[in-house]
Amino acid sequence: MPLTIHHLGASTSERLLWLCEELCIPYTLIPHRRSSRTLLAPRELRSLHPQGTAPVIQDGDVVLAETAACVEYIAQKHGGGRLFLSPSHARYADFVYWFHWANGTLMPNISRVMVLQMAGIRDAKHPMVKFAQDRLDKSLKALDDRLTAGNTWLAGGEEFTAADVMMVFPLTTGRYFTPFSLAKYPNILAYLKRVGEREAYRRAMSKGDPGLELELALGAEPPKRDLSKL
Ligand SMILES: N[C@@H](CCC(=O)N[C@@H](CS)C(=O)NCC(=O)O)C(=O)O
Repeated sequence: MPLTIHHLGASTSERLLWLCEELCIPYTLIPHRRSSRTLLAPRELRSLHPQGTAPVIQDGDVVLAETAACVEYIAQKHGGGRLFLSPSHARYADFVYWFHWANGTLMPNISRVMVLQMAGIRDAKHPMVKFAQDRLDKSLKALDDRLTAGNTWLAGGEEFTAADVMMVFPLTTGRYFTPFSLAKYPNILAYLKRVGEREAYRRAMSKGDPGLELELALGAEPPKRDLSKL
């Protein structure tokens, strides 16, 4: 039985589809729609794993949640370790750092802004708003600095890795939920253009959410789409 990926519409689980498309790993895709009222995961998805969030993968007896864990599991178990750099690789430390930075630093910094917006706390002078915005700006600046001309991909140089697969969702589809501009970050924009040119990325995006007809959100400004239509 092939690997099964439970994908929630417009969510982080798109990263697993992209990974499998990059590695040509066969998978069964089970799509789940968000609740139109809360945008949360439906009961069928929540019941699969105690974490109750997307993604969830099933592989034989294994049921796994948490994006980075799933990415590592799939690449190591089904992809022969491709897109992961080994400890002997000259860029190993950079790879590990950026692989974890996506969910360990960027996502929390975006989520803090999202929670404040959802709570209606938007006054730019509010100390929490200032703190949250400052942390997000610092993250985006750090990422932009990393993606200078010498670094086509995040681990450094020309080598596309799982760190790239982890990084893109918060900068693209994630902006349906937390809209922010990337206009000040030319290196991130050039990076997203390169991502959009990857056939595997385009294939994954068209397989993931065909009914939603989402624009890919690879440009400077966030998508304007009404979240309730997701
Ligand atoms: N750190 C977790 C976060 C998972 C997560 O929050 N997923 C969101 C989609 S981006 C979700 O399932 N939202 C619906 C819900 O919380 O019910 C991961 O990367 O897997």
